Amino acid sequence: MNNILLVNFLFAGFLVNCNQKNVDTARDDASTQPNIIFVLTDDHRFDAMGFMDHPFLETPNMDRMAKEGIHFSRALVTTSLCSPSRASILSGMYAHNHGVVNNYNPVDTTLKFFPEYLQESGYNTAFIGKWHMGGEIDDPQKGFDYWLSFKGQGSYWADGHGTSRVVPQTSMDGYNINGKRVPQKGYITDELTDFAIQWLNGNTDKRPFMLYLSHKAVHSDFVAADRHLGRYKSNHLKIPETYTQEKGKPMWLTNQRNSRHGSDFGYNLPDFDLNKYYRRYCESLLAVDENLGRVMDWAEKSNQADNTIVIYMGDNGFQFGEHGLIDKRTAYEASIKVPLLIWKPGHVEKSRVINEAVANIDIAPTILDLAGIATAGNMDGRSFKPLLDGEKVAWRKELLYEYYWERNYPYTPTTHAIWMNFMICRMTRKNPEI
Ligand SMILES: [Ca+2]
Repeated sequence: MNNILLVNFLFAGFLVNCNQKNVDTARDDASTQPNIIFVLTDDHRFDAMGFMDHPFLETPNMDRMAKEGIHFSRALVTTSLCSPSRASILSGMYAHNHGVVNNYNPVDTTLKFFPEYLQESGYNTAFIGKWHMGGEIDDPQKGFDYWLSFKGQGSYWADGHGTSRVVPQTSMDGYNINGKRVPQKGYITDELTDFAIQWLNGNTDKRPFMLYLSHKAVHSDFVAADRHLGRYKSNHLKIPETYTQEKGKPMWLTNQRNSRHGSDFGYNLPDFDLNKYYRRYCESLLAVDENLGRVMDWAEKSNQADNTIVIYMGDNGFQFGEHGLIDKRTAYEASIKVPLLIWKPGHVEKSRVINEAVANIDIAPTILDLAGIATAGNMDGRSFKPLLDGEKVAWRKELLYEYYWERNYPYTPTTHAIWMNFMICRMTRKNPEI
């Protein structure tokens, strides 16, 4: 048996085990559907992980997921903006279909997200963390048995310390836990994970569970946990090759670098320092990784380890100087490419990498497929479970990218682009040939 066949066999075993009855758990008479822990990070770009040959960032737990699990090298988002991408993850739909086209649009109440399908099929579902759809709403949403969220962007700390600018939709109103207001006490990445583990430990339900842990980190304005402040004070951002931009670009594109989302005048701050900003990003990611480790540790030690899958993903990327830009929204690689890792305790996958282009719109159909539930007909995405199973299936060669102009951030125009394997054809209102 060659190595490829061996690896495929191992993962096939992974999924077979997911469907086996777990005899020593509280749910031994329950469904054979797997437990799913989905951890979503905010604005985590694809290469900000140690195993991606990062020059200094330490992410031992993400590295472990990649080493023992599956890493998608080409995971993309169809809109590089918080709310639209989150709605795509939950609905399996493009933004033009789910309608959450910016960070303020409310969610159409007729939309059905994948947790609701899971709940209907017998899952115990929990949402913990950043919802951020419909502006300032943090009310419990349908499809979840347990709910913990905060308004808008929340805050890294209850008193907002550590920030260098005012972030729109910041909230220091604490948490909404099943409809009851509870004050924030600690650093948000730690605290959300505390709540998640508390929920996992207290879960005696016989139903399979799906936990959706949705971090605020590492959304700008980045604030690291106190224990990580200054860890990378001697390290430097490697300036990207496209930093100075290519000649011959239209003036509006060149002028973006002097805008709020440009590397020369970031967030309109007179003292904006791209290097320091990147260090803060990396230091803030340290707590994300540590807390991911706590979740993995729980999964490994729990008596449900054989039947639990952990998925880690970012909701969109982030530019640090690429094309003279910071932040996101564009169809450039740093903006649309995200981490996607899948790991199952006790099932070592020997660093398997899947290179097919998968996207945020594929998460809902894939999770439903893992749970043995048919994909809803209105979903644009496709289950990548066959890729996990090692099946040779024809996969997509193109993907639509869309971003809708925001009145409060006018420097990035409405953008539609087609991702085609290794190239991106970008079409804007002014420059269809770019
Ligand atoms: Ca985001």
